[in-house]
Amino acid sequence: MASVTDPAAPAAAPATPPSGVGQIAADAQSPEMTDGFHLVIDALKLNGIDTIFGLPGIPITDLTRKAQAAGLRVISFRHEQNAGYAASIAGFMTQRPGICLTVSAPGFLNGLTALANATTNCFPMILISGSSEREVVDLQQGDYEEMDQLAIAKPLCKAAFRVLHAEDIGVGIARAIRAAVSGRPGGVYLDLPAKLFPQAVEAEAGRKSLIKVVDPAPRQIPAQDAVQRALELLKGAKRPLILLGKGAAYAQADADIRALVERTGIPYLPMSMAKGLLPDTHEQSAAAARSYVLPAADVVMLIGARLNWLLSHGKGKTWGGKGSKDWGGQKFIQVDISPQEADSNVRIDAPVVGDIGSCVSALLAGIGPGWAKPPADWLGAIAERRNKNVAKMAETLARNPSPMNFHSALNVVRDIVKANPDAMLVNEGANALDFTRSIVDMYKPRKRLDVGTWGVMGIGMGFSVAAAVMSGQPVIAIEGDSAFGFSGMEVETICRYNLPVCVVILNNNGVYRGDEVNPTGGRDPSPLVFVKGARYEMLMEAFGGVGVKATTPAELRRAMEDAIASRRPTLVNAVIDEGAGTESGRITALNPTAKKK
Ligand code: OXT
Ligand code: ADP
Ligand code: MG
Repeated sequence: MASVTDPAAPAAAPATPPSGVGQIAADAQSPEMTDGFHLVIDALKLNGIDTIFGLPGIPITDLTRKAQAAGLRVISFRHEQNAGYAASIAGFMTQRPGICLTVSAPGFLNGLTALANATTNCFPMILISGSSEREVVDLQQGDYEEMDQLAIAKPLCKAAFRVLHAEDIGVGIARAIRAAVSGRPGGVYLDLPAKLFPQAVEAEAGRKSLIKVVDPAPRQIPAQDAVQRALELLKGAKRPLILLGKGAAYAQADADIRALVERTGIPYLPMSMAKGLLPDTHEQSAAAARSYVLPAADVVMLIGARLNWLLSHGKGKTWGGKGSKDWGGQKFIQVDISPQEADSNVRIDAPVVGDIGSCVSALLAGIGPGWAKPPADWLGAIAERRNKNVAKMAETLARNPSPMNFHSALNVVRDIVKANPDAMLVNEGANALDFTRSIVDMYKPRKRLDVGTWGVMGIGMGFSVAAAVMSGQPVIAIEGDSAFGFSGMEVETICRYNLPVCVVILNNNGVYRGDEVNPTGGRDPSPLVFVKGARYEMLMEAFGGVGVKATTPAELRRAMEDAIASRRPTLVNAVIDEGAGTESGRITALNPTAKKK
């Protein structure tokens, strides 16, 4: 291996030939050479990665440039956090690790929140950050953007690697890919020091050092006895329930999951990002009877869903327990790829460990044709509850108050999504999130992308960019005005790449609502409110997109229909009643408030 002593002027790394990246022109005497830049790109391409989300700067500027020259799609953001969220949701949508590329220290830290969020949500993602000179960093001698990034990333991701030599790039990227997508998916950090990129390697040796990962997410077949145990439990149930989580959506086993639900006749409840796995209008959906089915069910089969806070840890009053920590008496079957997940909160009577595709097909095989449907009184009670809630909702949606509120605005969004079931829906906020989740039906799998396990604000524009880029479909982003602010500058990115994204801000002038005042009567506003009457739509116009202010459902409908038809970047500032929201939305109970007034 030839190595270059002065990375600033790599004699063996002349300009890239117009046709080929991954190869550096050789003169008559010397062998054909390549370098770290090209090996990173070649390794990603070899593994089917075609898109990078990132933000250029020292030391990865040339990497972004050369990646684009090599035919990779490089989507350049205004802030690394948004690039990171984009990468993570691309991973969720495609089962391939989404790549986020950042500069060192501050850029790396900006991307790190998204990496941690990806790990928490089980999204496969690789954060690749350039880093400063190892020797200087390790001696803490004050390098440009000095930081021990590997050590900082480690506790926040599934795996973290550093590559010091160009001939190890192939292994580094292969390990990162495998770690991100195998088993429970998650975030991986890959540290690439500045010195690595210009290191020269003989092209042939470089090529040979690359690894095309074979079977990166191997199937994990569940044990037959585990499947039998689960089926026995399910067979004996009088009030069975299936709970579908975003792991089930990720698994892309859509037809088998639907077959399992339909052949057993068991009512199901989709977690937020599992909505649409079966159409929300499916007669077995118990979504509109949630607070009835959770405590009433006797056997619950979790498929790709954890019994975390979103499911009240499987116990307490939500599940019919007497006290806030008491078990409600349910038996649980848990289908999950992680062997450690079972018993995290309550006893799991029948863990089925394996990938959801293999597990569900094994369950289907065990069910056979003659499976008895659940008792009619259980199905009848759910239907009654559901119909009542749906009717109540229909009544609320039919109202047309002035000013517009969450319901009258979301009634429009509900129609637009129904008419465009292939559109991607991104959603964040508190009330803006909760109302959208229950009002807007989803019809197809993996179309709803939201704040996930952490309830994190800031995913909006990053998710929207990735959703548009990866799917080619129109994107509708339903945003609280606070939520939008976390990533709002990316409307420039949306315009720059001319993406078919329609952002709708449900603008109530604040966090949760906009009518709070400073109790002292002082000049500063309440910490929870924003500039009243803010003209968010002008942000989109500033970059050449379409901005619309909508104060009625009719205006909102027209703006959204135009946006979908034209595929032009659009931002609709949907002005709603500033007193319409509830503090913390549906999770008020988690919000401690001072006893002393
Ligand atoms: O059964 P019942 O009767 O209970 O009724 C239920 C269903 O049966 C029924 N339903 C239906 N009825 C009729 N028809 C249909 N189709 C139907 N479907 C359902 O409706 C109800 C509700 O159903 P649901 O939603 O399924 O049930 P429930 O009980 O709510 O489910 C429980 C949960 C926990 C699963 C669910 O609530 C959930 O998924 N919640 C997620 C909550 C969440 O993650 N929230 C976001 C975080 S809030 C807070 O943290 C915010 N911050 C702080 C902050 C954050 N997060 N991040 C960062 C980086 N920094 C700071 C901030 C700053 S939110 C926020 C901004 C807020 O302001 P915005 O301006 O952005 O937003 P606005 O609030 O709009 O102003
Ligand atoms: P939700 O928030 O929708 O309830 P969670 O993120 O809590 O979903 O749970 C997702 C679960 O799915 C995780 O426990 C994860 O291990 C699991 N999972 C992810 N992908 C797969 C897969 N392909 N096969 C099996 N389980 C999976
Ligand atoms: Mg708001």
